[in-house]
Amino acid sequence: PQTVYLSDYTPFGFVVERVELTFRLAPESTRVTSRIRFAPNPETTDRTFFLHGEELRLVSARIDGAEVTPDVTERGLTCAVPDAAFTWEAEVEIAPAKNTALEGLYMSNGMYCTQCEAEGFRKITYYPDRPDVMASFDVRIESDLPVMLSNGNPGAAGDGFAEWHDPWPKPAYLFALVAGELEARSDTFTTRSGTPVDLNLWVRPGDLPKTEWGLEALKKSMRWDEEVYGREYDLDVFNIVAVDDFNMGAMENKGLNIFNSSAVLASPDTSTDANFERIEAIIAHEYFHNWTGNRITCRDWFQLCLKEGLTVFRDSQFTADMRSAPVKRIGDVIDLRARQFPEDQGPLSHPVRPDSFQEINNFYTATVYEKGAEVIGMLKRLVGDDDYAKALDLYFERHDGQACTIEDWLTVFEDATGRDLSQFKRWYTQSGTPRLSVEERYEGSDYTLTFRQHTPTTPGQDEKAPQVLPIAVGLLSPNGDEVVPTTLLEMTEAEQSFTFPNMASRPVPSLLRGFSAPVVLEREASAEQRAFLLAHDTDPFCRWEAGRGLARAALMASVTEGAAPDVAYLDGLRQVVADPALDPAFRALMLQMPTQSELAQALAEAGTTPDPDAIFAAQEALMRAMAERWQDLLPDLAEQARVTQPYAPDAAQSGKRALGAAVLSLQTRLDGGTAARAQFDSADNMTLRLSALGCLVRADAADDALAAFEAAWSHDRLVMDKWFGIQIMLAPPAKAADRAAELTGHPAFEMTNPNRFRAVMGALASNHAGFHRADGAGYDLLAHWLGKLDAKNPQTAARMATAFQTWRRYDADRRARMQTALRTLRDRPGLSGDMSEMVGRLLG
Ligand code: B3K
Ligand code: ZN
Repeated sequence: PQTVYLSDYTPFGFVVERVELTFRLAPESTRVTSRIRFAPNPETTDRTFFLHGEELRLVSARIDGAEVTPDVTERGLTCAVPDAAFTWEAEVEIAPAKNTALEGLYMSNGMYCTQCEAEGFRKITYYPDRPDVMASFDVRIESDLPVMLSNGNPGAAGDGFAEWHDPWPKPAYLFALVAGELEARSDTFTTRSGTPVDLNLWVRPGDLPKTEWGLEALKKSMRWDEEVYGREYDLDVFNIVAVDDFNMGAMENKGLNIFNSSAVLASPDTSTDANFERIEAIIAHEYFHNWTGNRITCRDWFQLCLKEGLTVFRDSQFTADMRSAPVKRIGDVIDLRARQFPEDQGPLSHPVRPDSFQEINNFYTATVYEKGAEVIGMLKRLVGDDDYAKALDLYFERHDGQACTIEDWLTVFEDATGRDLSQFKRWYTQSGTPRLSVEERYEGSDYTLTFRQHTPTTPGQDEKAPQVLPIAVGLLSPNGDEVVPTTLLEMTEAEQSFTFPNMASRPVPSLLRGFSAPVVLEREASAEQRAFLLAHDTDPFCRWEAGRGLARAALMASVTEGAAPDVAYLDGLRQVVADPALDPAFRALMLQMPTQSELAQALAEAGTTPDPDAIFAAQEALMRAMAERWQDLLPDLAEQARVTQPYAPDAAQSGKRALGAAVLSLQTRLDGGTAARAQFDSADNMTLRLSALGCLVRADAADDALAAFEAAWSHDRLVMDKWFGIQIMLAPPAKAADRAAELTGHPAFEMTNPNRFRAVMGALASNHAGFHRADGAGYDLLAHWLGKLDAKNPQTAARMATAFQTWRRYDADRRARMQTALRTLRDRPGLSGDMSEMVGRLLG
């Protein structure tokens, strides 16, 4: 595989003025004819005519009507072309039914669909498949299927054909085509300037009852983008299609979003509150891409964060507005620490804007997406809300219709605000998680905070320069009053002090409020200080963080010293959890333990080799102690968590059910599953049913319930994914790998369906102590199946190999077993480029 470098960027020698495509669909032999108008690109003198093309059979090619014979390789073709504008025509044959990689044109349950980002269009026809080549597309589809869709607005249609015209120039990665026996739920949205837009959510017959929520989410997103960012939709129709076989969550193709059915279909009976919230967020995310991604796209794939970081940031703002902002923020921090921190602190660490790659599919990462969004959050915090709005207006005005870079983005902010962002740019180019330590001094009436920042070296980056850190700080007086409200300190040096004068007494600092920068705060706060903040902090994030810190300390003490569960912590936490004035969703978050993987990381950093079994045992012991100590409280909490109204997946009800689930999990420690079984039997929605099932699995008392669940839901693929997943994810660690191995023999296990594969293997990887079973059974099983999947679907296989990214944390024996599993995988004949890059980086 070849490495591509950002520094090697050169523009393409030609511009594309127009693209006409005709598809004659057939499962084994689809014919694609293209007619493309090329003209010399005035921005360059290089006239090398190279078109990407992979897995295509070229039938014929013509330039200005005359037959030509291009030089064809596995990667594409070159051809001699005229000096002036010309028309290229080609006919190719492809076999969508044989496409198990789910990239390009493929089939899912008899339906044709496409996935072109990042480099899938080259599997459809010969084309300059790079995002800086933008063109308007006219598409004709021929087949006897009732529904045939492509990008843009509908054109002529008749017996056996349909035409589509997309007036907005777009890169090929936004191309989409769908054809099949589909049904739609439809609606209309009128933009604020009065233009009606037809909305359709297309599904397989039978799935229509699961479409209401998605369509509502779409309308909310369209309204929100008008109100908050001033962005209107720009076509007559907006189509969404649900597809069962899909590598990612969803794809923002212009006017024709394609969704993994798990990311759009929902009903109370089959989906959990978390599913509903996620679907709302993904619909919003893909819709928001219409402006941040489609109207303004990326010059090259190194700039991926330009659209992804910004769009994730926008969808978080949307969710914060639709639901609870503090709960959303805390959830995002949990997710960042669980997925992005391990990536940034391990062998896969890369900058938000990488500077080289072999396979771009391997860079759709938590760093590009979630850290990319954090960087935008910091920018907004630094310049303020008004200047952020000004900058975004300028961005849309200046760059509409263009393929841009991070430099363009930062220049917009510099021009709109007059700030120099050259140091801030390091957030895009420097990898690794900065570590921030702090010292306090109280002298006279001056209170001084001295911060030091330091970023450990990461692969390929030995030197790190100080980054701009927005540190939001509040100060509390010893009686719990807030004496200094949230203040933003702007740290630019490696070491920097900030003084607060006239402090009558020594305050207690509340640091990094709202998680104002994605750093590790290394702070030796005492248990008393944490307990104080847990009781008094006005910032919900810091309040939650204080509780989290206490839980982490208690668990680490139990692992390293065999300490008994910390009673003071349990009593402090009880005050918060029992407070009926607090949002149940927030209280549920307070009850969530630090993850076992997070503890493993914290132990490794503290110089203790993490023992997954000991971590599991410590967590269980703490939960049991909590349950026993709060026995009197649990019934009351369960009552507060009870929802009496008909099911609705809104923030208020979801929060109550989340609290109820945490309580049930504690209750199960006391009764072995009686209450959980009762809830499982009486549940009238999937959220209650699944949380009960999870408790039973964890108590190793789920056999009957699992059988009943399977019997009731075997007809529903998405529900069965939950069934496969939960019994592995929450299995007692000693049983997880065997359970996963057994389920790969279940008749409904289909390795080529990414959702099902993830339901089994992803669940195994997420059962920390189960995956890290001392005899290596978890490692071997995962590596074996990743090898098998790699032969069919390299993208999903390579992505799941990231389960091994923390291997260096563990003891010598486990390390050796993981290395062996990875080497065996690496040495498989015919390994894909995706997997070969991934395993190479993992082994370092
Ligand atoms: N842009 C797509 C991701 C495509 C991934 C290709 N490997 C989904 C999204 O971020 O909205
Ligand atoms: Zn996206």
